[in-house]
Amino acid sequence: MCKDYINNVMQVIEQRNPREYEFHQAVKEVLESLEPALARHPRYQNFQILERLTEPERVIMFRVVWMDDKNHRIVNRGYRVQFNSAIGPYKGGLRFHPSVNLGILKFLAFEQIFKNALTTLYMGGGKGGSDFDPKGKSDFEVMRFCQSFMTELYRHIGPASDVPAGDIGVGRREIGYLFGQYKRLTSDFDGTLTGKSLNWGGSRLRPEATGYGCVYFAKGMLKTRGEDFEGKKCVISGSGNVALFTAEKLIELGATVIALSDSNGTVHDPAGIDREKLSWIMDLKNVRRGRIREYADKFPGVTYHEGKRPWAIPSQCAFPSATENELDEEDARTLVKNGCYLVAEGANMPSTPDAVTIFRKAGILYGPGKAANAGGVAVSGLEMAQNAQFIHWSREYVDAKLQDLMQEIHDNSYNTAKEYGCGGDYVHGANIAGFMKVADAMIEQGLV
Ligand code: NDP
Ligand code: 2IT
Repeated sequence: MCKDYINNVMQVIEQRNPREYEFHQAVKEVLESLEPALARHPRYQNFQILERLTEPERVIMFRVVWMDDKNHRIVNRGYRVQFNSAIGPYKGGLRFHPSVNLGILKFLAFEQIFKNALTTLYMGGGKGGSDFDPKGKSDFEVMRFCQSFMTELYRHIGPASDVPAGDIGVGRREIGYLFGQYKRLTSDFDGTLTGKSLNWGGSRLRPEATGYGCVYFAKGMLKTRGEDFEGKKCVISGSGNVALFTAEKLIELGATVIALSDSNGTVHDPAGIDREKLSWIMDLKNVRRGRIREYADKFPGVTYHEGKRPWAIPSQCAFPSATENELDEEDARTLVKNGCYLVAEGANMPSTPDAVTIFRKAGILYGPGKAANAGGVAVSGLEMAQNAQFIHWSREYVDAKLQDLMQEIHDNSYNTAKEYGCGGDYVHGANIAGFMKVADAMIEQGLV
């Protein structure tokens, strides 16, 4: 019965949203894992929650025109997907990357609904962005693009309606330019964006939150086996915001981080990346905006592997922290064969469905992104709370809150999986727990 319901809904989604492959993938993974909950609670089918939950409340698409440094007129496309507001204002990042399209943003906004529900805070699901590529652009070009983007977006967002933040290609610099233009257009200095700089409304630890949170989640998974990070070899993909703060926390907890990457290749440092080397990388990426291969030129004993991802390097723990579908079935087999028994996803949907099947069959600890990387949006929620009160909290206070929230997300996912007969499967646990909270709110709020 439930299987038929899920299959029928899935079929309609594929027909109504042609070529939105990442969106299909994300929805399929969630719907299939909900089967035990749908079987136990017929109200979700009676109220047609799956049909309602998979249709965004609103999608905004707009032209973004701007002038580059050579006075060429450039046309990009801007988006905001306002997917679900049952449990709070739409909340989710903005992604600037040439691969951005509607299907990718719908997958991200859909995932965000459940992730935000898991944080225990009042946040609905949204995502936005543009096919603009900040790479190789001057600061002035990025500023002009952000100003043009916000000149349309500002009318659709606000501290109680929709609160964007960063994602791939959108960091502190971009949030600054976006906030400046928002303020100029509205005259409001408010908490409409998160990820702001500290001295104008940002929260302590927001930059670190996704990476630190992912490590805290992984620590919770290891604890179920009576283990910790001391001496564990870890590989991380990406070298952006999430990857570098994941590395920082892992080093602090005694792990040995031996690999990082970017879209061109992977660096392998068998001796381990220590604090000094990591701070050199942070400067390389954030200030000089360089490439990860430069790390191999700078430090002896490090090798660079052009066009390669880090998954073939033997490790015990892997942290995919770059982008979607960056870890496929063969990568998963290689990881498991080489002794990896913990995968915690800093990125959104980095493992393909076939890769996840391999992890499940191998019985390793696998933390899906919507649970493991929820620390970023959780601290965004804390930034909203601080902004609403015009106060700011100390680093120690925010860190304690983040650790508690990640442990709560871990325990909720773990216990829900057990309750629904899927013990040890964090995918089922996270999806069911997030889903029930949102679905119940939708039922209580009526047909809107
Ligand atoms: P950044 O832009 O800071 O860094 C992205 C990193 O991933 C870069 O090293 C980039 O390499 C690499 N990358 C991006 N696209 C690709 C690609 N198509 N193929 C290979 N490598 C790629 O982004 P974040 O660190 O913020 O985001 C990384 C992931 O984490 C994303 O999946 C994002 O959705 C997710 N996430 C981010 C959160 C946040 O708070 N920022 C919160 C939760 C999840 P290059 O420089 O070569 O492009
Ligand atoms: O994917 C994500 O959770 C983010 N990019 C962070 C969103 C946010 O609103 O902080």
